[in-house]
Amino acid sequence: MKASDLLVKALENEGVEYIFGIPGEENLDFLNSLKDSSQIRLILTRHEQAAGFMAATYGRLTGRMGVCLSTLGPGATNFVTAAAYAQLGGMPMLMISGQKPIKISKQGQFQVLDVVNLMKPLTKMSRQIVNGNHIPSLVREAFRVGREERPGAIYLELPEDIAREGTSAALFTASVNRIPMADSRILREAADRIQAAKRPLLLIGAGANRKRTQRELEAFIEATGIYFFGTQLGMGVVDERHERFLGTAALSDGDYVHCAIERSDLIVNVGHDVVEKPPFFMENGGKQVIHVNFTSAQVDSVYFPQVEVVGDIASSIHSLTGLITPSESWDFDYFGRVKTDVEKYLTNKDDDPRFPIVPQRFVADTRRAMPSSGILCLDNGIYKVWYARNYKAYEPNTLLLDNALATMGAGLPSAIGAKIVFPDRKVMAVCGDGGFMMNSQEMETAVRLGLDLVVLVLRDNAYGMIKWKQTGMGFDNFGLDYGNPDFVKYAESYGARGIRVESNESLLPILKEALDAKGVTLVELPVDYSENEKTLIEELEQKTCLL
Ligand SMILES: Cc1ncc(C[n+]2csc(CCOP(=O)(O)OP(=O)(O)O)c2C)c(N)n1
Ligand SMILES: [Mg+2]
Repeated sequence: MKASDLLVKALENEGVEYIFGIPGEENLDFLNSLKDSSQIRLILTRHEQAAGFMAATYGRLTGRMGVCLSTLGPGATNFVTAAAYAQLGGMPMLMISGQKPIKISKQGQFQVLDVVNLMKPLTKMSRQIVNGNHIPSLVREAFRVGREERPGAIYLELPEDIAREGTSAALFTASVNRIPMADSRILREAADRIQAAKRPLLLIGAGANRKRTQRELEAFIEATGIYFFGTQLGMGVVDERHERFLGTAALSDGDYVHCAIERSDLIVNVGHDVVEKPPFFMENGGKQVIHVNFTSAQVDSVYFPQVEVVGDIASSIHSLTGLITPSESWDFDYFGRVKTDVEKYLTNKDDDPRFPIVPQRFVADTRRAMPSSGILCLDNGIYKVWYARNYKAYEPNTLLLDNALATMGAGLPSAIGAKIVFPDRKVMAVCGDGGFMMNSQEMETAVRLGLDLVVLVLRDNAYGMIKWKQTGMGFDNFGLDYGNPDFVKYAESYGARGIRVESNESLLPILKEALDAKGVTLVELPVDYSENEKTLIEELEQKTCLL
């Protein structure tokens, strides 16, 4: 068998359904092998970075490896940001690139880069396939390492001449295994500390976003009545309409939810790690933190937990629920009052009538328009803070945002990836005018694939997030304004629909109609970002926590 055929067989053997990417001449053997696969579908994109974002999102949503393909040199370097996105975000993803022949080549160093080394700091494993007989073990390793907690990016390079070689190597099947459980003594220690605390709080972070963990966390909250808050990557793991939900720590400090965090003497941190923007800062001599995760805690000046419960998170939570009985020493009265306060302040501008529309209103209207299972895929800009703060996710993975690399440009590609994984669910990309333009060429991919997708573009004609920071630091407005294409015509030029929102009250009906429509609909929304300063800076600076 040809090595490229074996690589396709090995990927099929791992259950691969899609490969996102752009082939180059160095992948033509592989592409030809792929042609004959009845299992794997090639999703051709218009930029490798977007293919990487799609593959990473596939991995994020399914827990299986998302796979993407590029040529050597420039194609492979275009994967760099996507590799970082998957690696920091804990998303299982495999990148495969071509390379010039490694035995004899008459092309000198044309397009040749040491991509294997380039990818090393951005991946969990980066290897060149130097012999077709290594394909079965390398592919099995790639999938094992990529999916193992904490998941991340893998890079494999298949040189042209190796792809063409013959091989007779046999494939491996995955072993049967389970993630080890935490030690019973450390569980007891954690339970005792939670029991002895006065105001314990539960924090739900990225690592908690696993199917079994969701059920166990719900049971833990029901059994103990402990209040909870989330990080951005933990949103929706437990339905945020829950009466014990205090909010998402969209900022690290100074928001209403931080009144509760400050008053708490112990935080049970499930699945958060330092890759995310901190949901709060630990201080020496301050509150205790119990780290519950698959892996031990990376110590940082803002994070140094006193107790670590390392092992399968769902099993750990299950055990803790069994070990804890609601304690006499617990006092949740304050959290109850903070909850009332948070609800009041976070919803008071849900019906704000201004036009252009303020963030509180467009976040509320998107929530009203989206069904429970609908998936919002955010790009990166100031609106991410508003969505994280004000949007309540009812189900896991229904608000996909990137609070790890926090890259611009992933909104539309991740929405395409999400729609491919869940064709029957409503999917909406929410992008700033800056982030959207970083990968807007994927409108063509979405139209070509016949996806039903809504793309909400928030137009402030600026890199709004940086403007907000600039204002916050007391600097003059400089260097962040730009012009935009006519987004309606731009959408139409791709064969998509374009709608411009022209009044406050028309946003909700437009979103609802777009979500029910066939094909790709771009909704251009002019936004009024004065609230960034007014609420996120001035109001929060003036706020005082309840006594
Ligand atoms: C690839 C990349 N480049 C730059 C940044 C820094 N950055 C973060 S948000 C932002 C502005 C985003 O502008 P836009 O997409 O229009 O969203 P807005 O904040 O205006 O709503 C920039 C430049 C980044 N996070 N990622
Ligand atoms: Mg903008």
